[in-house]
Amino acid sequence: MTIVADVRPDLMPYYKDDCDPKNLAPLWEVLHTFARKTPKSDCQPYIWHYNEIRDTLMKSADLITAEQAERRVLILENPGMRGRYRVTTSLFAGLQLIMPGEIAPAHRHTQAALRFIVEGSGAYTAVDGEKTIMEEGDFVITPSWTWHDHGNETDTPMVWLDGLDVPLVETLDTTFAEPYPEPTHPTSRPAGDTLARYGMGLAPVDHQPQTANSPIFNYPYSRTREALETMRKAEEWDPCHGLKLRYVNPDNGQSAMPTLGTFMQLLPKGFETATYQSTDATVFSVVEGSGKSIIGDETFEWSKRDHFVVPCWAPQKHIANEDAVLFSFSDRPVQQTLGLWRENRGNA
Ligand code: 1HN
Repeated sequence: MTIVADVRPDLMPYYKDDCDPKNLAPLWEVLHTFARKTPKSDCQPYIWHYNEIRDTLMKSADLITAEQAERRVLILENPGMRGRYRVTTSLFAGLQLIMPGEIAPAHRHTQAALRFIVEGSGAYTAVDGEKTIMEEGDFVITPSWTWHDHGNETDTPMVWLDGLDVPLVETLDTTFAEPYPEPTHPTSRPAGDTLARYGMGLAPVDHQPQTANSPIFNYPYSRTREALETMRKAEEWDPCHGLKLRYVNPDNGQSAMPTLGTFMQLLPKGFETATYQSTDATVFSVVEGSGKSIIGDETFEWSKRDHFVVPCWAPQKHIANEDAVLFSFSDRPVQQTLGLWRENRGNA
């Protein structure tokens, strides 16, 4: 859309002086910023190489305890949105460190969180009365307004990726949070209970879904990896995605949480995807292997534990040097629910 010229440019300054104190603004001067042919975003493509940031993350443990910090997290700040505590326009991402013996105290908030385990094994997170011991590659959910605390009873540090809908909730002015009066909240179910009940293609006979969130809260990597390995035998590769699965809420087939879509994909050695675009800016965590991604006109080499971000509608192409497994998350379910999500397969 072209900028509409003012019919009387000589009068416009006086007219705006009239508008301004009345908290009025002429739309015709800004309409072109709303009526775009394609999306415009401050979000930039970027990669955080784990071997370049791990030391910095570990040093945080000398500065503050998990208890003092409440959550000892280094925010992955998009370079196009520094100081805005976000990795994409709508999403927060950070790397959380929990050292041996530490507890990140119990609280709850309206923002939904995902954990994706990057390094270490054996620490726990407790959500809504159930503890789960976490292993690398596990995907753990903390739905909106559920009590949660984390603890590390092992003798090694543990690092995970936190993905939250913080900026989205902020845009909607619906942020609420509450500390729990004790460091941990009470456990009311044995470990593994929800996975046994809901994660085996079965459900308790009278189960009635209570919320839009998945009743499973840890999707273990061992099972996800096995699914990919079994499926690869069929040799049905999607040109844009290789082999790509989405995590589902077994109650309704939708995403595990209503605001956060999560995915795991396998790109076999030598695979080169077709160019792809989608409106959901996406954060990737490299679980296995190495390769490179061409995002817009930049190339990013990646290997295990690196994190990179693909902005909304940026043409993306991924190439695997060896068998590679990529976890990713985005706000896709929000966009789909609102009828806004679009993709472009292969002709960017
Ligand atoms: C939070 O509560 C956690 O519970 C992690 O581990 C990251 C980022 C922003 C706001 C709340 C957690 C967070 C967070």
